[in-house]
Amino acid sequence: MNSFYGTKQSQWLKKAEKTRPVIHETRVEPVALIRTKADAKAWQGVKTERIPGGLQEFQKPYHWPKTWIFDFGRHVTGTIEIQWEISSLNDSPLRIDFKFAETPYELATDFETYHGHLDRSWLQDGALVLDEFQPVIRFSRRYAFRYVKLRLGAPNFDIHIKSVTALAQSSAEDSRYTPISAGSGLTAQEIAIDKCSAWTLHECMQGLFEDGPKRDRRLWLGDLRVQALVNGVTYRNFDLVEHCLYILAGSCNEKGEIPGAAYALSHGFAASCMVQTYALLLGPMLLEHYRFSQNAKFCKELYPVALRQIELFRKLIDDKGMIIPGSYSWLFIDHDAELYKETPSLGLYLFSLRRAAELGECLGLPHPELVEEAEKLSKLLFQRCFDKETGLFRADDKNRQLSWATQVWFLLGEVVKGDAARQVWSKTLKSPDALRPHTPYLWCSVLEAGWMLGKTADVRKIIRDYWGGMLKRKLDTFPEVFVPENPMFSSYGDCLMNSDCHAWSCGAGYYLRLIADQRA
Ligand code: RAM
Repeated sequence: MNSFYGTKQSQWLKKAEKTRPVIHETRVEPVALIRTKADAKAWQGVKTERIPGGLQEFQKPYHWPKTWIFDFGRHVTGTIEIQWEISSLNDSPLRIDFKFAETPYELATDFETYHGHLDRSWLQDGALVLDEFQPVIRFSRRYAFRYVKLRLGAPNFDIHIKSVTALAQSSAEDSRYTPISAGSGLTAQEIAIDKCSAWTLHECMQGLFEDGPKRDRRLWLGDLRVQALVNGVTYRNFDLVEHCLYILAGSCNEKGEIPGAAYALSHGFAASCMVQTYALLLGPMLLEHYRFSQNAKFCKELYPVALRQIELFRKLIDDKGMIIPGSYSWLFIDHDAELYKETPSLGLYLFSLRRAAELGECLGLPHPELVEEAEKLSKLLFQRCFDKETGLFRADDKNRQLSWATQVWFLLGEVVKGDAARQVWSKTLKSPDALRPHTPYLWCSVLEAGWMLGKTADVRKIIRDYWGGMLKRKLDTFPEVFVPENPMFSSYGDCLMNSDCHAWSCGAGYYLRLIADQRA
């Protein structure tokens, strides 16, 4: 066991073990039996339609295997239970082929066509073979779905399916959630977006704040920051935030570097991936957690970990204020292979310096040198990256790439302030050439920058256009990636692998609630 933080590190893991959340389970009945149909106008080219005869069709006894597709009418994270009877003793094993799907496209597409580069095992299908009949079958794994396709039956006896019920699981307490009221001044569409944001979060709130209940089913620091913000204005489960932060802090490596992600296993937590741009978010996240929960004791406990991430990142920067090539393992900003990530990462570093200093002030542990460092680096970055012609920041003096990512992170890092910052913001919105975000994650950073600059009307418009665009396309929860002009976009080589209920996309709800509060 590594111990950069001495015995504290194992204590954090022990505290995490002790604060495992309670998972609430609710029974959800299907709302329809459906089939899929190709439709060029539907999102990803597939729609669903109800089959004639209605939902009770599946409850009629029958012979020979039949395929049914159950629509639960909402996204479910959980499993299913089948109650059934057979007309005589089974003299052969009983086989149930199954597929769980979050979207109509996933439901309609043959998983054997999958050609992406992540493991096919994330796709949710298989067969259950029972040697002996059991009247109640509860599937042992957890799935993420709205649709369940089952093929069951036998040639030698009748089967009678009595019920197929979803057992929905979440550590979010439904009673804590109150929708934004119609009198808040928000539009019906905005209220619907907030509801869908909260539901997306709800579905990802399991033993951990998971990124996506279909995939990767793990705790990512970057996703966690967005989740913690929305949680702070909805379910307010601060114990779960602390549980997750204890896991990550307890899993630091021998340099004291916090992992980008952790995966829960029955015997503990496995750390995976070092993501320096996520590690830098620990300080800002602790500051936000302090503001929500007022738990200064907890924030003081992890403050040294946040400062250490800054110390480690500082070593990746040369005296010209450039990131040393090859010095880091992963700078994640957006799922976009074209994006030059070093420059926005420097903006994120500035953001981390400034927020960590602010947290220090709140905790009575001042670190003014962090702000001095931020001011110095801001000047260097302005000199190197600001392009007078466009009024925007380029990647650097040689690489002339223009991206929303750089503008947004430079704004959040306060490379420019006041009117100058507001001009960069307005020019970014109008720039036809700047690389646009691919994921709701980077769009959340866009909202954050706009909100910080007081650009409420722009923030609302982005939410209405982008998140509203997802609702228009009838998505039940907000997904990992949403590129309106490219419905098949995937960072994994095949959109079957995309996670269609993905926590980092719930961020719109946070800003909508701030806007509603402002108007109250
Ligand atoms: C993928 C997921 C996850 C994200 C990482 C960087 O695995 O989308 O949410 O945090 O990438």
